[in-house]
Amino acid sequence: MSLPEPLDLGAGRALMVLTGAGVSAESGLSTFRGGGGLWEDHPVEQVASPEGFARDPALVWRFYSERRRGAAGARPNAGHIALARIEERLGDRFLLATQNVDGLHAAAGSRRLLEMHGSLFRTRCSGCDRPPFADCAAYDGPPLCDLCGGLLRPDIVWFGESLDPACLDLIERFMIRSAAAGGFVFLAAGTSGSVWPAAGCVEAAGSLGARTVLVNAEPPVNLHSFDEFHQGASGSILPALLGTG
Ligand code: BJW
Ligand code: ZN
Repeated sequence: MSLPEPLDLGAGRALMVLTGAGVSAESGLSTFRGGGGLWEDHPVEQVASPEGFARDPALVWRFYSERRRGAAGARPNAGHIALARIEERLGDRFLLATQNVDGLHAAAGSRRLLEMHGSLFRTRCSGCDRPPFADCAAYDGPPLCDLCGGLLRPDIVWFGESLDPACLDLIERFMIRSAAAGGFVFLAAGTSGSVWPAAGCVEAAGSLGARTVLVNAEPPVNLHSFDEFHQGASGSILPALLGTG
């Protein structure tokens, strides 16, 4: 496989990155769709929706406890590390939005990081407004809130739930500001482009004049929205594309 030339990030150009489950595949974590995807053992509606949690909270907690154990034992791969290194060079000209909840970007050192779909390692209460809290525990049955007695749940954005509007706002403002300054590159990696609103970011970036670049193992459903596609493993391609390898 021939590796790409580094992206042109000179002349004050910024970099907006969107990642998905594929960037953690080389760390040994399953992706969601396709062969070996998580949905095969656990249908999505049973484990990643408010309705599924209301129907069987113990099943949902068993599923997330298993995910916590898997992610806690995983290490960042070369793709995560390349993104952390390019952030060191670009500083405030860099933003990383991830759909992943596994914590591996933070573990690699990424700081200008938005976890759009929440975190596996936080829990919140479904019954009261106490703030989400750090929690790495595995549960067999659903834990209860010390404050109100309500059911605790993973701090994850499930289907049909809204993402934090502040997070979407930060992405939009970063892209508008970058477009008005030196312009920007939008880079997506390891995502099927099938889940919204993340899937819409590339169109928004393109309409602001960004060069849109994709790194993915397979062509995704929104391939037509990208100017450039590098097919293959993000752990090999990102270090080359970002010039950090
Ligand atoms: C590699 C690789 C390697 C593998 N290297 N690549 C507009 C239109 C239609 C529907 C909607 C819409 N707006 C909202 C919706 C509804 C819904 C939605 O998008 N549905 C679609 C499925 C149709 N969205 C929502 O409900 C969102 N909420 C919302 O918008 O609220 C307002 C609203 C609600 C309802 C209607 C309208 C508005 C919330 C979405 C929350 C998503 N949550 C999940 C589960 C979290 C739980 C958990 O983690 O356990 O997040 S779904 C799941 O998919 C997870 C992921 O973050 C997300 C994205 O998956 P991702 O990352 O793309 O992974 P994969 O597996 O799909 O793809 C991996 C890719 O990597 C593949 O392409 C491989 O080829 C590649 N790959 N190895 C490079 N080594
Ligand atoms: Zn509570």
